Amino acid sequence: MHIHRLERVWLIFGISMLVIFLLVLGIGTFVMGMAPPHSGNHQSIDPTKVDEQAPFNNPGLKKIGDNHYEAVMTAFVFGYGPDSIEIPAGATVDFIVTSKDVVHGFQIPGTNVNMMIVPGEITEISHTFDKPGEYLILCNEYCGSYHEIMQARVIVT
Ligand SMILES: [Cu+2]
Repeated sequence: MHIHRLERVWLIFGISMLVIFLLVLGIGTFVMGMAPPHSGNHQSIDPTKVDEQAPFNNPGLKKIGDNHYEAVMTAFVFGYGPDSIEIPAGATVDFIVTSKDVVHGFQIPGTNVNMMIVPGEITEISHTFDKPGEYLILCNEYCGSYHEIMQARVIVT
C-alpha cells in the first residue's frame, strides 16, 4: 500500500501529539499525583438540612491554632453566612463552605481562592492573608436575579 509522503508526515505528527498528550496526562496523574483538590476526602451533606449538620450548625470563625483559623460558611441566595469575618494579618484561614440551595461561587479577587459551591458538597480551601485590608468574597456563578449583590467580606487588620 502506498501512502503519500505528506500524508505519512501528518499521520506521524498526529499520532505523536496524541502520545505526548497522554504521556503528560499520565505523568501528571500517576507520577506527580495531580488531582482535583480534596479528591481524597470528599465530603457530602444533605443540602436541605445544612443548618442542622456539623459543622454548619455552628458557622463562623474559629481559632484552631497559632494565627490559624477555620471559617465555616454557607452560601445561599443571595449571600453568605456569616457575611464578614475579621482576622489579623498573616492569618491562615481554612474556608469550609457549602450551599443551602443552588450552585454558587466563592471567589476572593487578588487571591487563589476561587471555588464552586455545589449543593450537597462541602468545599474547602486555605489561604494566608498577609496584607491588611478588606477582601471581597464574590459569587461568580450566576445564581438568580440578585446574584450581583451576593458578597461577603474578609477584614484583615
Ligand atoms: Cu450566588
